[in-house]
Amino acid sequence: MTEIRPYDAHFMTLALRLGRRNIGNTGPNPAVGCLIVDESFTPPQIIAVGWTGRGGRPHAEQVALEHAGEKARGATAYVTLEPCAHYGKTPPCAKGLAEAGVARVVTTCVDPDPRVSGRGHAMLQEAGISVVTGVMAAEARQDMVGFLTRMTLGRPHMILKLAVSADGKIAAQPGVSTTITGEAARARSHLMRAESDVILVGRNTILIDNPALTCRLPGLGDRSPIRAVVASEGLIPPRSVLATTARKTPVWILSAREPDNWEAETLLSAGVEILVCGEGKGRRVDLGRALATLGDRGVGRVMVEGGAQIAAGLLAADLVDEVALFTSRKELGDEAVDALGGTPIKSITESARFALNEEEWFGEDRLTVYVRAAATSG
Ligand code: AOF
Ligand code: ZN
Repeated sequence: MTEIRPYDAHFMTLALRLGRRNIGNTGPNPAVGCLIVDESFTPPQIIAVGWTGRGGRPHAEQVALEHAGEKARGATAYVTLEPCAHYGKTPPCAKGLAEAGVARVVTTCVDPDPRVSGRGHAMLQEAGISVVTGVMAAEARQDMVGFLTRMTLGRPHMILKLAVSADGKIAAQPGVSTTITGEAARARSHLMRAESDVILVGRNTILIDNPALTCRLPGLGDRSPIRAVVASEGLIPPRSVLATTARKTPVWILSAREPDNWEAETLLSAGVEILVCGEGKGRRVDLGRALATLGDRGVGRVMVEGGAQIAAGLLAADLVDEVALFTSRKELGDEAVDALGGTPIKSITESARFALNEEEWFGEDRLTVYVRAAATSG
């Protein structure tokens, strides 16, 4: 490995920004960014940029190298993950970088994919390229946390989004959908949807709210995640918004057991997929197995958006990695429904399991983001 140069962190920050553009859009692959820089200029100049394409291909390096053409010869590539070393649909990026004549490659961290896992860096070095790694590694790990968690734990990174009143409630009455936060907070949570591979809800949320669960930000309609429903008992109504739009934006039902009713046929013919995940406690869906099923399907980032039962279930099983808590100034009173079904919000905000990571205001609404206190465990 060779030495870090003073501007390496700067260019890696830009490469990370490029990679971030497609978070939630590259599953099963990580959203990588790549910058090709000519260091013979003072200051060094950017020649070409690239980021991982929709569905995970083309890889970021491929795009940047194509734009750079001959100019890549003797240049430096900043890549937000170790370049791949395997023959997939296309040859390895490490080989592509070497063939393009790149002289130096700067990366953040090793790609834990067993097909890569150090081989990318080795391939570059064998080709006589000087390799620097570890630049902006913490930031990269945060951006690619979905992919990294799936590779190391076999399940997605789980983000629980909660919108609660000042007194910790999610609805005025059981079975009633209540608007809690304002427009700006809503827009922020739609952006979170765009950055997720899957949005996960419990079946009750479908029965009560009949939501679309799509990203409705202008210009980002095609960034809607796959919609997954945990269904322990029965399925979802064939006339629900989800079922009737399943051909446009996929719907997966995570079921405890093989469904045996006529609704299953109707749903399947509407394009809904039913994934049998097995039973856990009280004949409910085994959440651990459900998440492993999502992991097997290449899902890296999951946003959980309701309701109380699924939130409490995931917390109890220690399957929540991050909590995005929107709190409004509104109070709903003692009769209203608790956000976590009897478990107080304090079990997140004042727990040693979670650390406050971010705070942001959206008008009257406050967003606080809590992350798992110990790195990626659980
Ligand atoms: C890169 N650059 O932009 C991305 C990489 O199925 P394949 O052939 O597309 O390979 C997928 C693997 O490639 C994925 O698991 C991860 O290890 C790596 N992703 N690598 O060099 C990229 N997205
Ligand atoms: Zn690659």
